[in-house]
Amino acid sequence: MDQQLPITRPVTPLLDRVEQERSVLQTLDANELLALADELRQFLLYCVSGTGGHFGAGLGVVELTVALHHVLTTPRDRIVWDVGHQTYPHKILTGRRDRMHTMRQQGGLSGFPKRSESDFDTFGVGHSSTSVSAAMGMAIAAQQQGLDRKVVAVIGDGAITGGMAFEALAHAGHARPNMLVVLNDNQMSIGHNTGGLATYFAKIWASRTYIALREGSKKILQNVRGAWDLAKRTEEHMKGMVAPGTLFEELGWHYIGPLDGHDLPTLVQTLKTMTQLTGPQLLHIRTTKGKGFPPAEADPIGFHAINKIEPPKDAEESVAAAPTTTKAPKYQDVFGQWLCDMAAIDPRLVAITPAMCEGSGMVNFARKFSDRFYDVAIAEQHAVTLGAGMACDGLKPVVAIYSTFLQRGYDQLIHDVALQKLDVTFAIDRAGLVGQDGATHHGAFDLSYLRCIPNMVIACPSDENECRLLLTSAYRHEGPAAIRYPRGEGIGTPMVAELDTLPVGKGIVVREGSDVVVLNFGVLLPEAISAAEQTNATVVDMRWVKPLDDALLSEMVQSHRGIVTIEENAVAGGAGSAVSEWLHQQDVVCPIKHVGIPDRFIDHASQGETRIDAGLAAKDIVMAIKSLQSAEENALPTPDESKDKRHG
Ligand SMILES: Cc1ncc(C[n+]2csc(CCOP(=O)(O)OP(=O)(O)O)c2C)c(N)n1
Repeated sequence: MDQQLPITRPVTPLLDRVEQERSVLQTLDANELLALADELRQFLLYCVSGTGGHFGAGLGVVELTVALHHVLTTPRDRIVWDVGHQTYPHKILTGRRDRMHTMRQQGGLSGFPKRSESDFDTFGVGHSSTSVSAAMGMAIAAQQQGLDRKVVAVIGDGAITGGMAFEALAHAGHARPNMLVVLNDNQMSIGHNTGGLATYFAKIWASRTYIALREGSKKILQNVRGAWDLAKRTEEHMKGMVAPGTLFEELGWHYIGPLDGHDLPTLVQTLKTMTQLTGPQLLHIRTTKGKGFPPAEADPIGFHAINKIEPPKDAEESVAAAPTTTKAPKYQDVFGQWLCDMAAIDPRLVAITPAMCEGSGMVNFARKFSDRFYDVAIAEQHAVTLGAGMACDGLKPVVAIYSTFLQRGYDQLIHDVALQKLDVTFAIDRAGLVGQDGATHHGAFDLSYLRCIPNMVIACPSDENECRLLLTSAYRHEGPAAIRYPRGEGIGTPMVAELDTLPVGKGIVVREGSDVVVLNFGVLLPEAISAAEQTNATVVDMRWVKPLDDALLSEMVQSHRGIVTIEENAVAGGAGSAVSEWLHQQDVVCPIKHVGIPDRFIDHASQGETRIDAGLAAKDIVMAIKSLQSAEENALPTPDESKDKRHG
């Protein structure tokens, strides 16, 4: 197989046939199925080279996808994919081949299964570890309605580390619905899979290899001098190994495996048998992430997701287009650097990630401070309470977590951290709109869900240097503190190398204007300034959502006739709401407009497009300011009037 991604459309006669008439897929013989899998892999490589997106996981389940759609009658039978980042082959086989070039683009296909996109996408997904619960629900629904429907969940060895998957496995082992779980074990999460389960799966494999070796090679080994002794010693060493599937069988599942998940004929046979059995069935397969594309097999972390291949430019053009300035750092790397710097001077610092070491910019920290780095696998709830426990006994934990995934650890945040005023710092990445991953991944709610928790302080930097300063401030603050920052690069602000702090709950005026004050919370500050320049408004960089800067707010209300708040968070319950509540508490009447994410889920598109879609562009801020200014011409109170105009 080539080392380069194909940029010309491959010839795919079987895929073409299946596209014309899907039912053909169930009638193909063993050789045709192999050929179809081959074509599917080629087509997948071609598609992803054109759009970018999730890569290695899809390549690893090509055979499984073909086998499932061959054995099952989909969509009547249900396939429930976990996480859903591995479903590009499924999409190609289910009538969406001609739209693959729109993958993750505005108006195009979603990178994840989506019920509104296709009947074949039985369950919307993006966050992990939901498939067993959802499939079990469907199996029960079929049973309740007397339907003869097969239900299969596909879950990776990474996703199964999420506690929710085990809640479902334990329940199903007891309730015994007719369903099959395929455990797709490629020994990888986004990074290397961690924890006891990963070791357990590895032991299952080793024990199978060992059993086969012992049975098959005993005789041969006996005749080779030295080899028998070595084998005996290995046997001693392997005493701790597990019988395949004990864990699942103890939970009440019928376990078969481990099988080679790229051996299509065996996979088809096994699936045919297992889908006829009653009760909860678990098939454990072993696959290679990135299968069939050598660079991805060699570097599954780097090829978890890729950018699209840009068409080659001619030499002259590329010289002309060569960037002249260095790029601003990504926020995740600003965090990673800060973490290393702070760890170097504070031995109490420990860092926790729920399986997002690379995305959270922690690779260097993990290398330099391996004894203070805890990758807990996809276990957000555990990550938060682990931090709480550490904080009880003298450590200073930093939990690095994506905004959207902290939703999973919400009760832990309230009950285990905030209620006990424990000194845990939350570094919340991917806050705001993330772009192509879409609605499942936007960090749209953290300000709303954090702000209502007592004892929390919450910072929202407006650029990368402020991010570093506020990280230090949040870390030095004794008690639960959160700092939220977005996906992507900063704006090129020079970085201060020292670990300086900014005062908690204090903002600054960044532009003096008149009439209307724009209160900015976070990284939309450049848009706020641009809008203010067009309308001569004042701009304040608030820096903190909680506590709010009382003194500065009072001053602004007295000297302006209207307020516009700006944040990349849901308007409902967000930073703007905090300002409205503050006005209400102060008994001050002051016209106020909130610019933020509206009350709907924002679809996938580029990050810039999602911001425009959500109404977060400079022109939206201008409109908000102008609406206050024009209202002002009619009826807006003067600053002094507003001060006097108190409720009651
Ligand atoms: C709740 C949650 N936490 C984190 C993630 C980020 N994430 C996406 S894919 C992935 C790894 C999944 O590993 P696995 O299930 O083994 O699938 P593979 O990519 O190896 O095929 C992670 C951690 C997520 N989608 N959902």
